[in-house]
Amino acid sequence: APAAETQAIGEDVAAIRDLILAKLKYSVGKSVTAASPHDWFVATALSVRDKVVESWLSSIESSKRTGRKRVYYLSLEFLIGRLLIDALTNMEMIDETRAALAELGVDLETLREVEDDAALGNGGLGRLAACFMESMATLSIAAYGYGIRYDHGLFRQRIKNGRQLEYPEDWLSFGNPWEFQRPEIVCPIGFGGHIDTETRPDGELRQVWHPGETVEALAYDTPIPGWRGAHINTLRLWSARAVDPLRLDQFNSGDHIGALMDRVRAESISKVLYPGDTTPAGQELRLRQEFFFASASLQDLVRRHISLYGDVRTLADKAAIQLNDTHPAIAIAELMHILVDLHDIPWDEAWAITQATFSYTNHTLLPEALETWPVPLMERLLPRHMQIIYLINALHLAKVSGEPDATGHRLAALSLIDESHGRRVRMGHLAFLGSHKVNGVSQLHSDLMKTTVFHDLESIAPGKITNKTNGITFRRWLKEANPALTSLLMEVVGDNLLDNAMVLEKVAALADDSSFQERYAAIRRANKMTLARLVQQRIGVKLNPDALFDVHIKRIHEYKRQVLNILEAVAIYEEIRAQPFRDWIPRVKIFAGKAAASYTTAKLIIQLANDVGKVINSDPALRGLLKVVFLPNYNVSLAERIIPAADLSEQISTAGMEASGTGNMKFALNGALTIGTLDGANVEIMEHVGSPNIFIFGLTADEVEAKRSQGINGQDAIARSPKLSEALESIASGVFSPDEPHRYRGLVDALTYHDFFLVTADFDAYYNAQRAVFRRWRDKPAWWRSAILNTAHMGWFSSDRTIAEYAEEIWNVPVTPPGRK
Ligand code: 26V
Repeated sequence: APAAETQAIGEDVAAIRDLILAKLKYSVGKSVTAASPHDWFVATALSVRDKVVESWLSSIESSKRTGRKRVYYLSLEFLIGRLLIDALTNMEMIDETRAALAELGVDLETLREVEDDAALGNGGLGRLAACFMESMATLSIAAYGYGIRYDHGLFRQRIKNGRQLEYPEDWLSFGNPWEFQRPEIVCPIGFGGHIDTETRPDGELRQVWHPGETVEALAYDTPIPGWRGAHINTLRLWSARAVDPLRLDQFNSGDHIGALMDRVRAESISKVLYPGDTTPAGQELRLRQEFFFASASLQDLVRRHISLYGDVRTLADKAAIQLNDTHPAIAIAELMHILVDLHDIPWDEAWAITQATFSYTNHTLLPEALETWPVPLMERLLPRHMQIIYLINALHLAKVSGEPDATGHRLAALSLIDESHGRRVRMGHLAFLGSHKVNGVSQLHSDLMKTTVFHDLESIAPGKITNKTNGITFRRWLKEANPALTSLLMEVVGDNLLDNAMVLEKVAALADDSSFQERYAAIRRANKMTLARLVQQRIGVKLNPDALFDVHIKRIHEYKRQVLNILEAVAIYEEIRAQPFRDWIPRVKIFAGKAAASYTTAKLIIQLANDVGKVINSDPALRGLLKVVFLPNYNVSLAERIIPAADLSEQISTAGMEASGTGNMKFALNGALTIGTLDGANVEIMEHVGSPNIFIFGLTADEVEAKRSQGINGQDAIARSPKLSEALESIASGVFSPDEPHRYRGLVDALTYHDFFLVTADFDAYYNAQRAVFRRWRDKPAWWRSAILNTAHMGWFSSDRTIAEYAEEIWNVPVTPPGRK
């Protein structure tokens, strides 16, 4: 670097060092000699936070001044992970801060590791919300994320004797340096009670809701910097408080516990994230969470709109509200309540405003995951909102009942109320009707929406369903997770890689360049060494960094088919034992993921992976040729370590069942080859990276449907495949569970007689695809060519692209791409 530039950096480093020291002393209250790594983490976080706040206040000011339309992203989950490296990266302070800390004898990597993950999400849906927040800031969209500040995020997972145990997560126990409490921003949230009809001065009737119970929503704001720090948005999370936290009279009369009852009841709303991610809990507390945050967020944004523009009727011009799945869909009824009951807007006008303001993203078609609420529960908890839903439904059905094809069957399918098993409100229908656009998260998923759950609704609103294929933020999933690869790529494409991911295409020209391949491979090898160290530390298993790292990390679900992967491991295990001296490819199967505490089968699958690993890893006959490891407590931070070290990415869901997947994108970007079905975004990944560079196998979504309609008995497939029958037989007979030989009898029986996820039907195709992977691995130049082409062609999967599409086609807001200063 030129001398002047070096000097400027030197001054920056000194200034950062002094700021960190000042934060340590005056904000943390510790001396250099007494400071723990966590104290240094807080001091460093506070120092970068100062820069963030500087830019944050100007962003807020500029949005006000320009009167720009705002985007509100309503999500019950934000799976953020750690923020220190993210904030330093986006504020372009990382090198200077690392150097400043080094001068103080402190290692930035150590500080990185002491930060607790913000694990306010279950999986894909929550992580997508976090990537979107970052991309909206990067594109200078004036956006707010709204959610719940859970005291306890997703449970911590421990594995004991191969079994998952759940422990409470406690991310706030050491404080949270990124958030600002806003004690002045409090919204009352009502529940229950009754409704009075009053006559307005103009003679019209008005419904007045008198809640029987009120809690308060308290705001906590976290600034979200975009790439290069030019624009900073706000993530506003609500915490629940009792209106009257202590009944002093009751306390004084000796009832010390009773005096705190209201407080416990109110605060339970934001106490803990629901850990199921497909089967709706259907519990009252969950509905209370949904209404709590939807109502607080709407009150807050309507108040902001009125204070800026004076008239609630212009809301749709100045606000776009995106519903992240149906979890916040009650917001549609809440906006109608606000407009009609509180602002005296006529119903039809209010409905037009509502539809023009809202849009809805669907994230799953699994029937058991589609939210419905029992009508009696709704009537008790939200009586006015239930009335509003009835009225929306009546007007909607009146409109369609005039049509010639309006059979009873069709009206039942279109109704907001499902009458088939007790009366229940269909939240997907409510979200669909109350929105101007509805989207799926991959092309295949969006197409399937039109033929399955939203088939009838789509026919009365053709064109409402659109596709917005998911994306990921390259700042976190490339630069922060894999800085060495990012530097190499920037040498080729220039240092605007994170401004415009499409420049990655330039890397394709080097796919066959042997010296580039070597450098690319060396980076992978170093990442694998780092992961091997971590695995050794955490579970005491030693990995060979030259083995093929075959990775399957995601929530544990039958449809994601971890069992298919385990079966292949067992099959190969038996083959190696039978012919130990063939030229086997050394391979490590890496699993990680959490199972919902109540999902018995998923927990059994975790145990199976652990049991199989235990036997295989300690069998000397294998000479280390195969290892199977299960890494406990999968979270965002662990993903950041595993993905850059992966050679093979397992994306093997039953076709038609994975809405998109986003892990698949993170792996391919970092140069892992994918073995996968034609499901979710895998289809589009194949189209971008080219079919020679991805290992696609198995039934297509159409074939799955056809096959299932013929029956899901696995016996034929098992009979046709000796490898499969042997693998199943050894699992069923207790080879991997000698202490309890019948442990997996039920699992194997289910695959044999009732194989809903078509594991047996796809086994041979999967097994053969794995052999094709082996052949490619033996041809190292061909392997690295494919890996490099994956990286080169993944630019389109940047969440910047996804967000630009939402901005243009759904929100109608302008975007400003980042640029070098
Ligand atoms: C449902 C429930 C039910 C009540 C308890 C809490 C809870 C939490 C989440 C869910 C729905 C989860 C749906 C989901 O995560 N879908 C995933 O969304 C990703 C982002 O679009 C997508 O990549 C994955 O394929 C899809 O499974």
